[in-house]
Amino acid sequence: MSLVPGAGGAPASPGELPVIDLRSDTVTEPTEAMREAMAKAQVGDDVLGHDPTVARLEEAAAARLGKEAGLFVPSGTMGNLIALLTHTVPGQEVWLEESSHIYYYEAGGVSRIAGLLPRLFRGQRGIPTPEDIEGLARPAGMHFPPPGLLCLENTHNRGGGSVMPVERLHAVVAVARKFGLPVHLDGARIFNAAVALGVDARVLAEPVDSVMFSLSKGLSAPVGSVLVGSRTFIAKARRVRQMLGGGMRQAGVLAAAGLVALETMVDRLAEDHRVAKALAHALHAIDGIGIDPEQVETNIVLFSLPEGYDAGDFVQRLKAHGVLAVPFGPRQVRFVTHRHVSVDAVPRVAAAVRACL
Ligand code: TLP
Repeated sequence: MSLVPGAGGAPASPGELPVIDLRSDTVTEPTEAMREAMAKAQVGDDVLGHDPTVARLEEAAAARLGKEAGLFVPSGTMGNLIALLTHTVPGQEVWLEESSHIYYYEAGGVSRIAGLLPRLFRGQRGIPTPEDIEGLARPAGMHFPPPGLLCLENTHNRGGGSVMPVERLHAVVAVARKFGLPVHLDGARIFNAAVALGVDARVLAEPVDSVMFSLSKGLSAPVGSVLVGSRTFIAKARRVRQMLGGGMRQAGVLAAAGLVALETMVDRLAEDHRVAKALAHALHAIDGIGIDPEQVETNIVLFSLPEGYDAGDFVQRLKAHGVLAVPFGPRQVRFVTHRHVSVDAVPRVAAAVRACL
């Protein structure tokens, strides 16, 4: 079976092949073990601080990333926003990669809600060099907004699931420290990065002050992310979550699935990476498709279409062949692999792409 039929809200009609949903790893559905844990979860009012399952998840998440404390949040977007609001004051600059999720995909919350001025750098496939960061600094002077925070993203979504290696991370963070800046990591897919590098996720979290990671992507939990950092940081962040309306009452039902995700779903991400690599090679063999399989390091596969094609139309045509994807640029398409797509799906996807050219 190439995928779980109906997974990701894409039911197949009788007699048709199941839909292969490569839109995102967010389409993953909770496992049986998660559903059981959710049904049996001990709960309480978490806003009043009484949900034992949320407390367990927050502790487990912090320990897993080597930080003192954690905060369960409804989404990665809110986790990042809380980090921005907790680290900075309005009017400061935040140093962001130009295609980072925070800048590109979070509806401008960085400015509208956090009141920050993004100062952008361009990484290579989203990954900066220390020089890229160094170049942002300006002399102290009353004309310049003071910098307040550096944000990094690992893996980098629009960079094509690119991974920031440990040495580079240290070198980049060292520059931020030189300018006295805290560092927040959008680690929505930090476990993909850790698995790809063969290191513990703590190693990737250690140099930075805060990390947001998603339970609801490759780890397959239905909802939620966790923000981790020092005890003081998380105490402040908890107030900010409340201000944004992100306090959830009997959230243990969701946290229970998150615990199963952390305990059982991390190591299998390597399989998603293998499927992505196989997809990349299959696409590379198709005339007119632009992709370098070497650059596919985790579970995101970006490829370009021949001149004259429109990614939006192409994705519509793919859909008619039972393959779901998202346009990622005028001629760029994104596939994301996850646990509902096995390597058996690769030939069908390749045949669908060929048929749509
Ligand atoms: N990314 C989603 C879309 O928003 C693009 C996806 O399908 O990849 N940081 C990164 C690096 C992300 O990729 C995402 C989600 C988030 C933050 C936000 O997480 P959620 O969706 O939980 O708000």
